[in-house]
Amino acid sequence: QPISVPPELTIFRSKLPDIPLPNHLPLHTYCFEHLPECRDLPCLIISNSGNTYTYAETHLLCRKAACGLSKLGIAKGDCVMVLLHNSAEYVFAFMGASMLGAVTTAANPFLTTAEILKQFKSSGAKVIITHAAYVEKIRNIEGLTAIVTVDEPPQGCLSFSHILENDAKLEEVEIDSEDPVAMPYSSGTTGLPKGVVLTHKSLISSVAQQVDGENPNLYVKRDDVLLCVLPLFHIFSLNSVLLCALRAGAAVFIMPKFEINTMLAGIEKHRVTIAAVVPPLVLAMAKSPEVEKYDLGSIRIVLSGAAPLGKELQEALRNRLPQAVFGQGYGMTEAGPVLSMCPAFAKNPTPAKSGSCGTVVRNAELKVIDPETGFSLGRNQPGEICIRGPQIMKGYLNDPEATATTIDIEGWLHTGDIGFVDDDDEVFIVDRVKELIKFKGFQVPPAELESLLINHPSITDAAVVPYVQKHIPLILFFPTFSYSFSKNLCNIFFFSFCGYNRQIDEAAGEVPVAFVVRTNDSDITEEAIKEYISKQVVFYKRLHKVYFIHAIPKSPTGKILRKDLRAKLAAASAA
Ligand code: 4UU
Repeated sequence: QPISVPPELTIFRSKLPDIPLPNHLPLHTYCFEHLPECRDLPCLIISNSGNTYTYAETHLLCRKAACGLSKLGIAKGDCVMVLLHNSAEYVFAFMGASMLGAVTTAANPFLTTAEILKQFKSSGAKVIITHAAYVEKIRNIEGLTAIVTVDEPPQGCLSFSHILENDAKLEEVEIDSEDPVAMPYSSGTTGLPKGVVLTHKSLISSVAQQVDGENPNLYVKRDDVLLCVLPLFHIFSLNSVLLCALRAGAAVFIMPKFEINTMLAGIEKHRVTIAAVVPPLVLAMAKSPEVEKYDLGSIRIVLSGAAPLGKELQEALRNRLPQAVFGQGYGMTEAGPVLSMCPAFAKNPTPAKSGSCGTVVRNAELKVIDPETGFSLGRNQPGEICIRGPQIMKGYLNDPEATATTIDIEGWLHTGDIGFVDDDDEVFIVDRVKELIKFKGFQVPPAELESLLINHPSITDAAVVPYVQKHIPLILFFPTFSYSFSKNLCNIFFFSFCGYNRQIDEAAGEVPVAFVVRTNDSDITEEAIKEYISKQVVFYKRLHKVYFIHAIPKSPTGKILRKDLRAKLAAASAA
């Protein structure tokens, strides 16, 4: 057997110099560090109510939320579950929990009862903060000590405004930088969703890597207004919008759901300067005739992330926002989350190519490895992207095995993304080796759907893989899209008449499809299986197609050969 000698290790670093990271602080102290100078500046601007909170008001309400949660029995080390659409209360609850040394686990309020229950149990949460409309889904959860609603509380629930009624006198809690503060759920490179333990240190490091220093990588100024339409339960919005804005003393324009006219009117009215978006939102803005009716000239940065943004789509929107700088951030929940950021967003900007995910953040190391040998690769050679630095997660909650397969003994976090670094240090993502399916930026873990399928008495075995859609029905773009669409049939007609369907290729994304082995005597249909799944999962995890086969291809060690199934699928759709 030939012996392969490991090549020299190539580590990519930011061209921006490292800076001191104040990651010994508690997150809330760090985010409100400049409060004395920002007291009267706008902090939160709420889209539906028109309410605005200054920095001083926001900070006070966070402290009141902390006191209120403390009265509900929440203390250091406890977990609060937040099932909220974007709202001021989200910010108060998250920061309030941080002030107590507690951790917030947030989730999409559209999740089904079963999905919420799994995260609730796994996280060890005690209290759920939500909207009255979702209370019926969670009412019977065992171990739930209180349900708090941000609107009129149904029977047996407490109102959020009631828990804010206190003198904000908070006993100082000692917080260690290694204490968890946020715990989003992610399936990572394999398996079921797991609690991603993000500490005060990880989040401060990540925010500082973006907005701190004399030449910040993402230059956010006090007079900036950030668009917060992406859901705060996802790490992109929480970190790169909310936390970055707070640290920088900028204002956050908070939208509870996506609705194009409300968004455009809000951008115009509040002079939004930084728009954090996902590709489907770029598509909506690039194509909607409504855009012409508003003055969007205040936007200076469009930051896209969470899924690949095609060049054509970026160019289409650039034509409408010629004054703005376009670029991408590349993140992964476990990575704290930001791995790379467009250098054209820096205070002293350097150009970035369209299609690139920017350059690795400062105070961190990035390498690209051969997924087979683990050996480091040089420039322009695609391989698995790995990241190391103080911003990455501490690990998965109560899952040392999954943690060890994701973060190796040298501290490298393996992303499961295939990409390369070019001659200008720019990162390009080209593929994914992990099983994760990304539906428009949202995670769809195949293992979750497979375990539900296998549970069905008529199914012996199953595998779920992504199908890269060429024509996505618009209704599936974004949860809030589909929400408002289903509520408003007129919108459906409006969008389909505006030529949207012709343009959909540009934002083609992934959807889950299943390969199923039926039990011998079963003639269960595709429709029945789809319905069985859709009853149990949030809408973006629904199966788009079911193929019946005789056996799931597996390796000798029993691993599903997903590549083979993806190839089968590609062949079937090409035929
Ligand atoms: C191609 O999607 C995220 C986080 C995104 C993010 C965060 C802060 C983007 C910019 C920012 O400033 O997290 P997850 O855990 O939901 O999904 C992670 C996966 C990645 O591993 C990769 O496969 O989402 C995919 N991904 C991208 N793919 C994330 N960003 C990109 C991107 N291009 N720009």
